Amino acid sequence: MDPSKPVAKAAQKLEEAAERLLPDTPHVPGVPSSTTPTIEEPTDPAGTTHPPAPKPDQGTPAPVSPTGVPVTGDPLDSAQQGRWLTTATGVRVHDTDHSLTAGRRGPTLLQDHHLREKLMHFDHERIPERVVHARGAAAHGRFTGYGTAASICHAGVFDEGKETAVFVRFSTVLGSRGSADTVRDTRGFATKFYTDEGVWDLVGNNIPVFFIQDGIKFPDVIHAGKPHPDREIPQAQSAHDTFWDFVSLHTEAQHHTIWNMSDRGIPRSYRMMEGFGVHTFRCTNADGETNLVKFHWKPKLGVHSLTWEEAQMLGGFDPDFHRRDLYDAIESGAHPEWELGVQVFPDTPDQMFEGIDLLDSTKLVPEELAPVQPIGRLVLDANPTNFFAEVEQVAFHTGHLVPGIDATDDPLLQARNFSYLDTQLSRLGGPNFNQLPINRPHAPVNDMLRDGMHQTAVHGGAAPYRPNSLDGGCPFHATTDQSDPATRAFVEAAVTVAEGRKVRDQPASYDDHYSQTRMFWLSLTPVEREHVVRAYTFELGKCYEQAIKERQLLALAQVDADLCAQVAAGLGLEVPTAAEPLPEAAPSPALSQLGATWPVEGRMIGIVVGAGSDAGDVEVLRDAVLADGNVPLLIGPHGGEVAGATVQRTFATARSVEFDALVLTDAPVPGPDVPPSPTGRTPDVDPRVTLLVEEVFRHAKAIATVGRGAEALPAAAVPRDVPAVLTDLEAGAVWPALSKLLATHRAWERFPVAVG
Ligand code: HDE
Repeated sequence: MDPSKPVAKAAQKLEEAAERLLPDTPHVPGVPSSTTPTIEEPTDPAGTTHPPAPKPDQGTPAPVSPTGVPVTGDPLDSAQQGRWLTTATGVRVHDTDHSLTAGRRGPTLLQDHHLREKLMHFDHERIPERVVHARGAAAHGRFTGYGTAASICHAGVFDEGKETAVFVRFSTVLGSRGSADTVRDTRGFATKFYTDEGVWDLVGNNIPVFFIQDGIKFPDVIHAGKPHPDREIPQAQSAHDTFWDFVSLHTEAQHHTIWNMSDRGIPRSYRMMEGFGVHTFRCTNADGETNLVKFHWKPKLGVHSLTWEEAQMLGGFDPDFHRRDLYDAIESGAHPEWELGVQVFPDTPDQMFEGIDLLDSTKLVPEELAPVQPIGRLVLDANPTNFFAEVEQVAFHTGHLVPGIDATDDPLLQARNFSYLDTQLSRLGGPNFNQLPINRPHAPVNDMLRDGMHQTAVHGGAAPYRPNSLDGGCPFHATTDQSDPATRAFVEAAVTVAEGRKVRDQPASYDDHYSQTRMFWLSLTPVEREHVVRAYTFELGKCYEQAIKERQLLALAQVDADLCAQVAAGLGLEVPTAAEPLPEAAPSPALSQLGATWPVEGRMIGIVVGAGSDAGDVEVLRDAVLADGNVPLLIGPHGGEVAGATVQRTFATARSVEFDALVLTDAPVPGPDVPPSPTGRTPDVDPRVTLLVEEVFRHAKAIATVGRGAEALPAAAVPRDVPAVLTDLEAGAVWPALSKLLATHRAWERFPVAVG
């Protein structure tokens, strides 16, 4: 193995971590602490270090002052210090287990400040969750520019080889903070670049278009998607009447909605999603020329999805699935990567490209018309150390722009620029949220903003105003001349604004709600279309009101007759005819997520072991998976050692949805903890293993067998001679064959497709 290859590095890092943290169960991510606990409660302060060492996969916000100056010292200096329990004011405490009472059975004394302080702080531990995108996960990383953006943008972050620290937060939109990760929804993809010229936030989604064209409709679409106001159900779902009521009436939402109904609405992993800035931005180059630009994140691992059944099962079996996947991948050294790319359009007065209105966020520009040109690479290489301080307190804002990148007149973007400050004020409790460690710029801050709740800077000087002479005139205006990145200011591109009367109206181009909805449908492969049909059928099937279902069918009739007919059949409703002729639309093959092969990293491979497994085979298998940067999880009849190795899952704790592929090295007989069968018949194979095999097969995932493993297939009615079921392999041949299959994610060819 070439040690310079990322996978080899990942494997090495994993081994190092394993040695340090998990001597008995190497290579399994998810270790809770950097210290290995003892069974007895530790009582000797001399034996502890505090603050505890971070785990190898963890990072913290860079040590910068509230005003952006790098500070020396360990980032852990801002963690709690010392071995002794103290009050918030640093006074050592000798007992935190008992309140101060008048006698052993008497009332608690008012004078007990430790009790009062402890409860007061606990009672205020929560802050309001985000009104949208409340559920999320995030990681630290770095962005490296390629230098290829120079002809369109002079922002230093894109310079060749320039490395910039970033923090990326992924999220669902509708659910509350504790909701499940795998619900059908759009995913947020928000990136904070700590550039030398201040913070740039690219606050995008995994879907390139949005439900609405004008930000004034945002409260409407979100109110429609959120749980019903009376019963507060359903949580984190669009499968309910208010959502479909809105999108079937406000048909500009139909394009975004079909993306949500496609496999994009249920990603396999945050690591396997595209990201889109959605809006068009305006970039300026060193010669002062402007271009219109759309930003795209392209994942190294390709775009992959769950099946709908997996997504639903995970909601119960592992609601933290995406969060865990991100953190485990980083912990195991499989660092997620994306390329940032741009579609570039001439900055013409009409701001149109090939007939597409670039200021309409319900439209995309097909990549076939404007290819995505790579301008840099993002790598996420460190997990947060403290979820609240980092993931919860990070505050993104579309108005955080740096020289070279500017907003356009997209009315959705304009409203976002106006809106995001409000949410930070109510969420983070005051105007100084940019001083929170995760939000601090890595550039000098001299903003003349003063005081306010939670001020952590200690400003000097007498004159926080301009002009002044008392502070020597400081701070000075920076120059509008853009030639020197060390002194230049952010200057809004001096474009002409269309003049006109004040109106509450929109351009005629915004009236086309269906041509790109149809383009999306036509761009999908048959299996992807089938998923779309099933998604609409499921979601509308969950609605109560027939009128709403019928109205949405009318909208689908404007997209495609076959789509509409299939959904209507599922709902048992009449197929309506389209009110207007169907729009002209050519497919954009780039919108399909199938058909290519992709690197395989950080995947979970389940290996069933039992008394009949060959220990040598198991070792060969496990090592091969691990060495290639993936995670083998052994599934045995009980905890502890089976087939010479430590198992990580038992038949009782394993469920298929956790695994990307399954290897059977035995056909284990039912364990003693299997409940008796209602038929009274004892099955040949443990029924939980049979269930694993059935589900993995049904979800079109690869299965391989070694040794006695093939004997487990008949119980699950899985045939041998079908694609991606590999039987009777030598142990050494399993991983090369499996990883080849995983490169296409799933074996859809195993299943006939009903939709044409
Ligand atoms: Fe947001 N959005 N949004 N949004 N949005 C928020 O800001 C809002 C929109 C997006 O991980 C909130 O800090 C309005 C489009 C992401 O912290 C809030 C409008 C797109 C995140 C808000 C939009 C997004 C947010 C909630 C219409 C895709 C999560 C917490 C004018 C391009 C960021 C917060 C994170 C978060 C308002 C439209 C993406 C309430 C008013 C379009 C990824 O301010």
